[in-house]
Amino acid sequence: MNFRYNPETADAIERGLPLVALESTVIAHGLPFPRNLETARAIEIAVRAEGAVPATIAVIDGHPSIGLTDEELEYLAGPREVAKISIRDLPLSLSSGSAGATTVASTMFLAHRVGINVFATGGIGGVHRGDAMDISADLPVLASTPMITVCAGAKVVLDLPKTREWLETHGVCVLGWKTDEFPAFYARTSGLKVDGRVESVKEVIEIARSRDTLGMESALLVTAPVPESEEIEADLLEEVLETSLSESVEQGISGKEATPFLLSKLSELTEGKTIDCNVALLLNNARIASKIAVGLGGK
Ligand code: PSU
Ligand code: MN
Repeated sequence: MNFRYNPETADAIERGLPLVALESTVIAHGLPFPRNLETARAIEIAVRAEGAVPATIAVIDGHPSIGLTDEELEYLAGPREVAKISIRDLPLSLSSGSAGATTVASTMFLAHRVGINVFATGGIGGVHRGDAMDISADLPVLASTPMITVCAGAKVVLDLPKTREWLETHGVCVLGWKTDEFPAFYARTSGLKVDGRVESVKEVIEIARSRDTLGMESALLVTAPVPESEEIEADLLEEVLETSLSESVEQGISGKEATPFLLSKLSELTEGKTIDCNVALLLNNARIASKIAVGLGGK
């Protein structure tokens, strides 16, 4: 098993340029084709525009791949079915030589292995509603991987208060990017607090340095609300969430299918509004993460 790079990430790692890790499950399972492919490319362009180097991560032919080619992005975007590789699936997918998209958990794990410090995603996984045992592997990886992760909070289909408690219990410092509230993915507010509000990249970097000085192993979670113009209105969100969640219970959807099922149901019920919102927050988070990576000055 060898880590693979594309020419851009290989060069960036050698020269110590600022890199931003990006996950691929959002491409393969979070957004519909062809919007997913357009978005994956747009995110990479946004990262470059900020002066950082995008490293979209996936497993290709059994190799953890740090930075993909456009053909590989196309493969992950489908429309054919692609495996969703969380952290528990990594050893299996590597030994079987298969390909698949990595989640927040497995992307962070691989990024950290190759020395990337900053990661951007849409919304992290968390504690699911209902089943108290369905907790995304994203959470324990956040608790044990000293990176800076930028997201729009946890996906709103989850139990947000429990997710927030989990992060607190396991020592993950949660920052609000120009906000006092933990964002709720499609919504800017959740009624839950962050641990600290930050107004600038400089503040984020100072806090990350303090964490490193302490030798703490947890991620710094920078949560940025979706831009106001793309936020889903609270009443609509509540209504479609309820319908989606009850349909997933009726159909017995569980495990790794739960998140993709709920996200696509929400898009169907809002005529694609949640997709526009998801794309907007992904781009916003990628830009913030890039500014942080540039501020850190690479490795
Ligand atoms: N953020 C998005 N869309 C997504 C995801 C994140 O905007 O689809 C993915 C991430 O890859 C995350 C996963 O790791 O959903 C969580 O899945 P689960 O709840 O099965 O751990
Ligand atoms: Mn799960």
